[in-house]
Amino acid sequence: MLTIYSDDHRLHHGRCELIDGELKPCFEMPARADHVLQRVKDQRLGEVHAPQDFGRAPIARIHAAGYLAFLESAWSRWAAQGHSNDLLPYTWPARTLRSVCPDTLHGQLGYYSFDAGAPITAGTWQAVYSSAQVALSGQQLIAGGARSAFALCRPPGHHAAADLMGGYCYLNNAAIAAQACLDQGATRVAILDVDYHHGNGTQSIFYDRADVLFTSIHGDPKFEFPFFLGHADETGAGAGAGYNLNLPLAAGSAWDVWGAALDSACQRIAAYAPDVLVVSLGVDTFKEDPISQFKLDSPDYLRMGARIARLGKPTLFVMEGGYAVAEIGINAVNVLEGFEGA
Ligand code: OKP
Ligand code: ZN
Repeated sequence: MLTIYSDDHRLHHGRCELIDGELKPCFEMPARADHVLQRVKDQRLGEVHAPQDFGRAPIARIHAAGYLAFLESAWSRWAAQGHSNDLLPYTWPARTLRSVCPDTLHGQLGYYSFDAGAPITAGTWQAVYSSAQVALSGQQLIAGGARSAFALCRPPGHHAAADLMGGYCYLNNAAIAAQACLDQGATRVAILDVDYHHGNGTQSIFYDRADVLFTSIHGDPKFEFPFFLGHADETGAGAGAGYNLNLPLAAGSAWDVWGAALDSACQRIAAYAPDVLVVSLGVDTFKEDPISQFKLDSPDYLRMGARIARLGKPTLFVMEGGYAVAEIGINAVNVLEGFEGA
């Protein structure tokens, strides 16, 4: 399996996030991608290629123009005000307030985000732009007939909505790749989101559409981030009714429960008969993950890959979360090796 990777991810390195009332170093750090890349090489998974540049157009198929203009210019506006620290939002258009886009930087930061977990730094735009190109380059391999490809994206993307950043995510890499498949002739694309957290951004982007089936296995939003989306009764709307499947699980879930949920998701995907499968590959389901509460063990990721392979679809793996940095490479590449060995 070919891997697509860009060093540009390093340009995004947020300093701090708010955890339990304290500012702590960001869990979403450059070392994550380094460990995954190293494991790809150690296991000789296949060649590692730099991304091609497909420009802004495929990104603009998913994200709002105002949001993209904001993301691209936020740092220079902040720097022009004399700042050099990370840019973080602190107020949002919640219930009782109006979603009218303000003129100033801090107002717009709140307008274009849903949490304070996505800092903007000097290199954020270049990093997230390249991360999207990594996903698009993986998609290009699939469009060219490859059975599978691994887009080693960083920053991740599945929490990003059409005009919202949050949860370490800015551009929705998986959604951008799925839309590119459709724009190049695919009729139906299935997304399987195995990250521990619900992919609220991806769900919202495709919620009223039947040409993308979104399926997700995640910590129940009754207790887990992102809290405000991901319940089982969210099944799609309008033309998309029936094309959204959420499988929220209890804290402490291990492979017995998780694997059964994967089976359910795979059955739904098989019935949908997609032309392409996009896997939002988070490995924060691992038992040692510092911010998560599932109990998967490293060999379980081999089983995960093997089950996904049994769908028999051209499959693009897009890297999402995973914060047990020492094991992230083993677990992510286990999915890919399990897929190839099946
Ligand atoms: C991104 B991805 C814990 C704060 C958690 C957000 C987690 C984002 C996960 N106190 N912050 O889905 O792996
Ligand atoms: Zn996650």
